[in-house]
Amino acid sequence: LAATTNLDAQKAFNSSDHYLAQPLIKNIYTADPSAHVFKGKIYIYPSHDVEAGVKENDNGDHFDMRDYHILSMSSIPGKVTDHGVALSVKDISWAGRQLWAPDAAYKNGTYYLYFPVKDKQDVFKIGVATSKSPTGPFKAQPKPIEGSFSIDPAVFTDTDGNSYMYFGGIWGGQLQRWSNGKYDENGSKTDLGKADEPALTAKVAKMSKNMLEFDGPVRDVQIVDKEGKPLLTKDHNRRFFEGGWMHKYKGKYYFSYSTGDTHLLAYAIGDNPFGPFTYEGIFMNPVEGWTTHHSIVEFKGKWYIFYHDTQLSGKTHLRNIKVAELKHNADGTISMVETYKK
Ligand code: FUB
Repeated sequence: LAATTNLDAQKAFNSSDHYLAQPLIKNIYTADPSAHVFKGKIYIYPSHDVEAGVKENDNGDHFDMRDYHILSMSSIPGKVTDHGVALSVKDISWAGRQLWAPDAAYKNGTYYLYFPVKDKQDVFKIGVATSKSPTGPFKAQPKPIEGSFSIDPAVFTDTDGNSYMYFGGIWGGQLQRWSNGKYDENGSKTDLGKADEPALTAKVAKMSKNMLEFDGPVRDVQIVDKEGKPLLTKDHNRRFFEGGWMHKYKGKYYFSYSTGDTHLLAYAIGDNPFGPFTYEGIFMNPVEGWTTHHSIVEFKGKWYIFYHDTQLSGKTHLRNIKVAELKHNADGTISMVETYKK
């Protein structure tokens, strides 16, 4: 276990409202932070980046992560505790390689860790592991979630207790290979290339009461413009790429996501968890490094965004997580979050 008091972040928080966030921990590389409040504390479920010695390629093979560490904080800013290994790829019977961005949920005394990993055929599926503690160790179910595919699970529990999983990521995340409902390894390499057709988008499924399965069909997360028309493939600055997240603010459902190859964080607002969601704007410009992935959480009356960049390493696959305050404006829009630049 390791604890770091993040003095840089503390100073930055104290000095101004519009501070530039600093890496939350420096003892390991972390990315894709999914933050939740469980029993009054912040728990962060990030990817654990490592230098695996795998050559960089278009498929993201160099993101060859092997385990998860869970972090916690009692206050923001404040001490960050690294709770050590919570789940390893070697303990997931069906897994092949690459533990990518996870998320977590809590229900009736059990914590659920959702994780994307390639199976032994090199196809990304989403698995679930359980624990009685938010920091694990977690025990993985013997099979992936039936009907799951691709990457970046984000599980949102609504105020009525129902939970939903948002998932999907294009390119290395393989979403485009499922466009006909079945995995097609010779399918499109990126976004189907159909510039004037509705863009490939994230998926959503309701979770079963036991949180281990989907309850009902996997649906498209429809993102539309102000006229109600679906965003098109060629609309790279607005359409979904990966890293979806859901939060609820004043009764509205905010689906936020990375535009991926244009590196923006964008959001769209809907009236229910399934959407459709109307595109509203961007709230973060590109960070240092190729990937952008975030989560949004309310804690002690304030909203925060957890995200990553590559400030510590300068390398796209060795990232560091950060936190900054997120401000909703009176009209429900989200203010821009400032990013670090070299
Ligand atoms: O960390 C591996 C992948 O990079 C994630 O699954 C994506 O969201 C991107 O951040």
